[in-house]
Amino acid sequence: MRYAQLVMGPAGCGKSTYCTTVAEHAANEGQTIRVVNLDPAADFFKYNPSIDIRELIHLDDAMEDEDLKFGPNGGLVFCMEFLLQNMEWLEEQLGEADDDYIMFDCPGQIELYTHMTVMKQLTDTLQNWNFRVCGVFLIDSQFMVDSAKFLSGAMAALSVMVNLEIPHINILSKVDLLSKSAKKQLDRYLEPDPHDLIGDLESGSRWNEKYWSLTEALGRLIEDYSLVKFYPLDINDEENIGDLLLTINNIIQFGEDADVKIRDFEEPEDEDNDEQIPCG
Ligand SMILES: Nc1nc2c(ncn2[C@@H]2O[C@H](COP(=O)(O)OP(=O)(O)OP(=O)(O)O)[C@@H](O)[C@H]2O)c(=O)[nH]1
Ligand SMILES: [Mg+2]
Repeated sequence: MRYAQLVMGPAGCGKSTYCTTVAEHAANEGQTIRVVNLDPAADFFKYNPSIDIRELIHLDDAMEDEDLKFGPNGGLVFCMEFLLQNMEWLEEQLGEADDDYIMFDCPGQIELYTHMTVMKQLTDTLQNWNFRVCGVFLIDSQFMVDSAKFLSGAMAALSVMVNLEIPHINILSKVDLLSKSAKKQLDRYLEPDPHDLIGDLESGSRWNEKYWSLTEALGRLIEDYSLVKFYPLDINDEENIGDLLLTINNIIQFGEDADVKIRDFEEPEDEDNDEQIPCG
C-alpha cells in the first residue's frame, strides 16, 4: 500500500507552505514524506520537490505557444489535462516503492476541484496505483472569521468533498496570523453550527435581506451533510502540526499495514562469561 495527501485549496491559501511544514515535521520524526509539485505555474516554494510537473509542462509553454495562445487560467487547465494524458510520465517518476508517502502540492485554481473532472481523474489514477489518498483542503483563516465568507468557504470545501469522493480533511490555515480576538472566535468555525453563524448575518446589508432564504438554505445544506469540519493549522506550533499529521495518517491508515519489525540483536559477548560468579 502507498499513501498520499492531495493538498488543494484556493490561490494563496498556504498549500505549498503546508507541504514544506509537514514534510519537515515528518523528517524530524524520522519519517520520509516526499513532496510533488503539481503546479505548472509555481515559481516559488521552499521544499525540494521529489517530482516537478514543470519538467513535463510549464504554464508558459501553454501561454507562449503560437497555436494555443492560452491565458493564465485556460493555460493552467490545459497543463493539468496534459498531465492526465501523460500519466505514464508521473508513474515512471513516482517509481514503484511500496509504503511510500507523497504529498501532492496542487495548483490554486478552485474550479479544478469544485466542478472540473481533472482532479477526480488524477485521484482515481492514484488509487489504481495503490495509493490511499486523503484530500486535504486548505482555506485561509483570515477569510473565515466572518460568517458570510465562512459559508462560501464551507460550500467550496463541501463541493470538493462531494466531487472527489475520497477521505477528506479541511484545514484553516495561517492561524498564527489571527488577532487575539479572532482566535477566540475560531472555535465557532471549527465545528460550525450554520444556524448560529447565519444569525450573525441578520442585521446585515440589503443583500443579506434579499437573499436571506438562499443563505438559510445553504446553511441547512451544510448542516445536512454534517461533514464540514475544520482543523486549525498554526505552522509555528509543532504539537498542532503533529496532531494534524496523526489525524491524516489515521484517515489513510498509514502504518497499519507495516510489518512488526523484530530487531535481531546478538547477545554482547561477555569475556568474563566463563567465570563462575560466587554466590552468597
Ligand atoms: N504567517 C503565515 N504565512 C503563511 C502561512 N501559509 C502561507 N503563508 C504565506 O502566504 C503566502 C502564500 O503561501 P503559499 O504556501 O505559497 O500558498 P499556496 O496556496 O501554495 O499558493 P498558490 O500555489 O499560489 O495557490 C506566502 O507568502 C506564505 O509565506 C501560514 O501558515 N502562516
Ligand atoms: Mg503553491
